[in-house]
Amino acid sequence: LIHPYDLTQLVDRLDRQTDNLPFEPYRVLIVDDSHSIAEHTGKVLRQAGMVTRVETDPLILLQAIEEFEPELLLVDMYMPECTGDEAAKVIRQQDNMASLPIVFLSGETDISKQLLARRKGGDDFLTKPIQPQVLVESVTITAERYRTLRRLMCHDGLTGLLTHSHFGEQLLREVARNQREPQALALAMLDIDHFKRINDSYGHPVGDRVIRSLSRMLQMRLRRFGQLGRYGGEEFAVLLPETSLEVAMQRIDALRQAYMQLQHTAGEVVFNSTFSAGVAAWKPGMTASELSLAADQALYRAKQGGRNQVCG
Ligand code: GH3
Ligand code: MG
Ligand code: MG
Ligand code: MG
Repeated sequence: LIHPYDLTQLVDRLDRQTDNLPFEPYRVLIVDDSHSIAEHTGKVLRQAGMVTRVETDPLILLQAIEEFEPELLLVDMYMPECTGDEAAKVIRQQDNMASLPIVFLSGETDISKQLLARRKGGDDFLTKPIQPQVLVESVTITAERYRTLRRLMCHDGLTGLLTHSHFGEQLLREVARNQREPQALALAMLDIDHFKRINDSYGHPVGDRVIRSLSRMLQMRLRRFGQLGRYGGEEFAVLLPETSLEVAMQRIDALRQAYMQLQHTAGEVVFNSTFSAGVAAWKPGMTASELSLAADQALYRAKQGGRNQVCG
């Protein structure tokens, strides 16, 4: 029996092992038609450790967001090309930007105009001139909340891996990057063998534990090489940038061999579990869906070939 105190330590240790990424500075995109004002704001935020990008043309905002991936937008209310609330409205219409925080920074002191801007999509309204500490603190509060929300939205509750839809977004992004500058990129699909039997024999909670054991192992072994998703119930996906088909297959096969050694318990019963996997490599011109189809077909071959194997 594990003493409760030891258990806490164990959980802490596991959390550190999987969450030992350094704190990432907040990414703020500043939009202001006045370059000098935007630069000054950027300087204040950079001094507080944030990463900033300045845009003076609101018309290329969507593209800048796609490229820079900000966690917060600091927008001037009055620009000649389009007003801040118009920009907010356009941003809110994009699926993947619907929750991106938009903070207005403006000399506008008319409360009704401020409220209108917030109704059109703004999360906060800061008035110029603003004290540097107030600016930094306000941006931090809003960005922090967004990061927490996003973490909850993008991660699966049982395993902590990326959800199907967020993994799909990452896949699209990586493939788009490859279209611009081709490099090796591999995608693996994993599926636990005869998982239904585990559920049927030992019950759903034991099945859940088996799913978690594989996700833990994936995190320990493969997280540093790429992105991990829970694709479906007992299905996982691994996206490996800068990795050839051969290396990807070696890594997944090493995982397969370690996983099949793992002993699971259900009451008095001790049992083992295996998975099958399919790996595909991106080739020039391939779309994200073609790549996942190729990995899926390889997985199908692994199942047909007798399971507990990796096919490429
Ligand atoms: P195969 O070797 O061909 O993959 O067979 P399988 O039994 O693993 O595949 P199948 O797709 O028939 O069964 C998957 C089962 O996983 C069906 C579903 O009830 C179960 N399942 C899906 N999500 C969860 C979950 O979150 N927890 C548990 N315990 N079971 C789940
Ligand atoms: Mg202006
Ligand atoms: Mg399945
Ligand atoms: Mg299965």
